[in-house]
Amino acid sequence: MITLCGFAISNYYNKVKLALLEKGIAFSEETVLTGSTDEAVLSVSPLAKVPFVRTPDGPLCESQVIVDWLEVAHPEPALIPKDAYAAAKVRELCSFLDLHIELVGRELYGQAFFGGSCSPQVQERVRQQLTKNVAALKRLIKLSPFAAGTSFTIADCSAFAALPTVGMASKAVFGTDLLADGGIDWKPYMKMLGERPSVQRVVADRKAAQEAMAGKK
Ligand SMILES: N[C@@H](CCC(=O)N[C@@H](CS)C(=O)NCC(=O)O)C(=O)O
Repeated sequence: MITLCGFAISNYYNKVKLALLEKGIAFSEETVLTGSTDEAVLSVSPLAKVPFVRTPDGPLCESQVIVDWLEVAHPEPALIPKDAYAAAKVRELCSFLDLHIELVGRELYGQAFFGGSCSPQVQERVRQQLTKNVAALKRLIKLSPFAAGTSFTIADCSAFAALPTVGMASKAVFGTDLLADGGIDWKPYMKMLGERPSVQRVVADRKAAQEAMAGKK
């Protein structure tokens, strides 16, 4: 049995959870927060980032590595095309979303979601970088209706993790959604994804975790 470690508010945790659910793989969840100094965590995830997984073969960290491993270990239902080039195009989109959208937009999350603040210099750098990278993403992403084309792939797991958080964070910090401004119409796409039971489960678990964090429960 696979154990997914992390927490339900983490977008990278939810990227992996979505892939597990789409594949119908049995898994359990273990809450691990970021910043752990516990040797048991560091020996698996040396930067103490989440998610990581414990598998019957051993542990793994880095969400993309985990989803790629899942695809090889549990090939059906396929979330990556069998054709080598088509598979590479899906992974190209995953890299773009993770590295050039999410990782850049992430610098805004403290101010947008957690009551922190970003210096004007950081804001300006992120705004310029995101504007450039969103225009580049627009050339790659299909949203027709899925991120990489006509079927659900791991690129949708990455898009699910990156698009809403970066769209909302830019709106919160800059007063404008840089994704929408760049022609990435992520809201109807997320609505369409929200018809899938896998996405409904991830969203419900995240909401419960957010409410618990806010002390409402
Ligand atoms: N490249 C990593 C990124 C994971 C990541 O940044 N996770 C966040 C939580 S959403 C985290 O652990 N942040 C704490 C930190 O960076 O120290 C992956 O794809 O798994």
